[in-house]
Amino acid sequence: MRTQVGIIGAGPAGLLLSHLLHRRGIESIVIENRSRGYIEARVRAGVMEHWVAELVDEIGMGERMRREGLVHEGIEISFSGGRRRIDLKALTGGKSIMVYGQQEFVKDFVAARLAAGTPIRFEAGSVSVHDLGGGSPAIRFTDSDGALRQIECDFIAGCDGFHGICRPAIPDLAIFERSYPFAWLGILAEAAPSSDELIYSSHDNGFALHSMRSPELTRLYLQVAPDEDIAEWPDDRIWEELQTRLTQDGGWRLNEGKVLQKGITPMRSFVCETMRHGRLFLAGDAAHIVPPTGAKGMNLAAADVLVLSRALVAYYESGETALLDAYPAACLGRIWKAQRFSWWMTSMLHVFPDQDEFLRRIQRAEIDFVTGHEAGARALAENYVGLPFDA
Ligand code: RFL
Ligand code: PHB
Repeated sequence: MRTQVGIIGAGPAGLLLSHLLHRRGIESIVIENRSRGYIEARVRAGVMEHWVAELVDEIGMGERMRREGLVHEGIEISFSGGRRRIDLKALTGGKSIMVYGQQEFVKDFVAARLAAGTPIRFEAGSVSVHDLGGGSPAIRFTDSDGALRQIECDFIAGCDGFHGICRPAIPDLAIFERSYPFAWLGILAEAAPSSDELIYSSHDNGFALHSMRSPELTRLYLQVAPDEDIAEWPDDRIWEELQTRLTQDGGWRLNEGKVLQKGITPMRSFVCETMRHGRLFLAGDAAHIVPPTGAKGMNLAAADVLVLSRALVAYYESGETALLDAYPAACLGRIWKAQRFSWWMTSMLHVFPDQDEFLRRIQRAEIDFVTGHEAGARALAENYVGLPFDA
């Protein structure tokens, strides 16, 4: 088999890249180690930055997102027994966020890629990359029928997430990382959202977040210990703790319902500045991870592949390699700003295990400043809806 761009991973990064290339007449094959059913059911991110939702519209993929997604013009922050709203729209000159489940985005893009004839090889086994330094790199894998396959490509896009095989195939990586002394326990519940907007709550018991997927589905998160055993969290305990942490002002109660899905996610910050090795380019979670508090992961993946697609288009149109050479530098400014924002939101809103009362009071003062003064609120709002994008 031969293609122009071999894409490893059918997450948001790989699928969006394949779509952007297809629109400019560039062929790709997507190799995914999980089944279609698995990736379409994997509950993860929910917040799209303003420009990402606009991009999805511009490339003809916004139909279901505009129908079923929820446009939010503000978020709320709950602390010290009260709640304050950050008016994203007023503070950013009219921008908003789109709440649309990552798995819905994945479903839409898988359907569009397959309809356009792009092969997606699901359930690929033992995926490996070869000859990255030469003119024709290759991807090898075993197909779902067990046969060994090789795809020769002009370029390989490593969109295979944090635990993929592309990043480890690069020698001498420049890596920067932090881990946090807590994790998030997330649930998806068959319950109407209890508020129209997202609520980020800083409570003495720990952080909690109220988000949603639809008028019938709530997505909720609790800060827990990094090594927490999910078996210690029966549904009753989860609801009780969510009620405590989210209903600080006593004015309302969280709607409860059947828990459809639950899981624990570790929190880390990670940047691999080596985003290119020969003809292999890393994009999305394969190159960087943010703690989810800033809702930036999927958006950074979209930003990387937009930059990469433009560089590949320039190469195929004119043989020009300058944009390919500039790819890491063109992405890293945005990546580090999203890292800073995600680290800052995480540090401001979570309770650290060894934290003393001094630090707790500093956190409260910071939330008070951010939610009570326009300069503070605007800095949060501009980062949250997505900094201006100049690829
Ligand atoms: P993905 O989505 O991990 O996709 C990688 C794909 O590669 C496949 N794969 C392989 N395929 C072939 N061969 C191999 N050896 C392979 N190894 C892996 C995987 O099966 C998968 O299909 O990475 P991508 O495309 O870079 O997208 C990144 C986003 O998924 C991620 O950043 C977000 O989910 C992070 N995130 C959030 N981001 C946001 O922008 N807004 C949010 O509100 C938000 N909330 C979240 C989140 C992540 C969370 N978890 C569970 C990590 C909330 C949570 C709880
Ligand atoms: C979500 O809806 O899953 C979500 C929202 C905001 C975040 C993280 C996750 O910061």
